[in-house]
Amino acid sequence: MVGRPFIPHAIPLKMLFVDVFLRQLYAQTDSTLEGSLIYNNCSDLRSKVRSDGWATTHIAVHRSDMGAALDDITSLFGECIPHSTRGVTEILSPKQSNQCNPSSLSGKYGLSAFPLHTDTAHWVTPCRYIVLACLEPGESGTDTVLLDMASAVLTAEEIALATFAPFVVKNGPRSFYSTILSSSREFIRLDRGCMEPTNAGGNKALALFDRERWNSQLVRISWRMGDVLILNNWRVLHGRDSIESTADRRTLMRKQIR
Ligand SMILES: O=C(O)CCC(=O)C(=O)O
Repeated sequence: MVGRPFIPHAIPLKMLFVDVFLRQLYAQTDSTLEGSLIYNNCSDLRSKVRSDGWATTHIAVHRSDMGAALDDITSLFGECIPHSTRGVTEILSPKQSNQCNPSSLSGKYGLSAFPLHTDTAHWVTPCRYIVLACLEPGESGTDTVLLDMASAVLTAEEIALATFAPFVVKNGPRSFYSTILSSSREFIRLDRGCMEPTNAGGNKALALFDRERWNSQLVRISWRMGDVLILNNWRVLHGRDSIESTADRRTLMRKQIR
């Protein structure tokens, strides 16, 4: 990703001038960013996410200010929805599957690669956008991968399979039946953690989205401290490479937006 390097402890004087310049520039060009912390190309983010389904930027602030800077970016896209137990900003770090909720992807895959999925697929309407930010890239150099479904070609038979194969979407007493695609909604619902096929068609429908099939179309996000990824969760599937051990310090912040 292109961007200025993260400044771990202090902003040197030269950077401070650049940052003051950028602050003034953003205050002039986009009133929603007035008084906000410093990051580059934010005024383009909304149009880039609209056209491509995802966008990246870089925040050059001290680690302790990342949360506030991320709030500014999040507010460009909508209302932040708190995670049921972890609040408005979740911290994602490597965990073994037995440390996690069994119907989450971490509960199912632990440190292994995460398959392509939508976040909050267990909600009746999954969140529209996700913002991920890197606090620490970790030692394994684990990438996030993206597949934009707006440019992924499925045959008519495959679309029918993904539209009609039924799943139970597990969410405790609020569990419900659903499908991966539907002509009556804009979003794709895909999560092997919470979606259980009710017949053999469901397994075939899941296989349509196996990562191996889409390898040549995947976008890879290689993280550096301060990198931020915004994606349209209704349109772009995401996954993750494997992580070597729980000692890996890879740490991402995540926000989900209505
Ligand atoms: O850790 C990552 O790179 C992505 C995280 C992810 O896929 C998720 O938590 O849903």
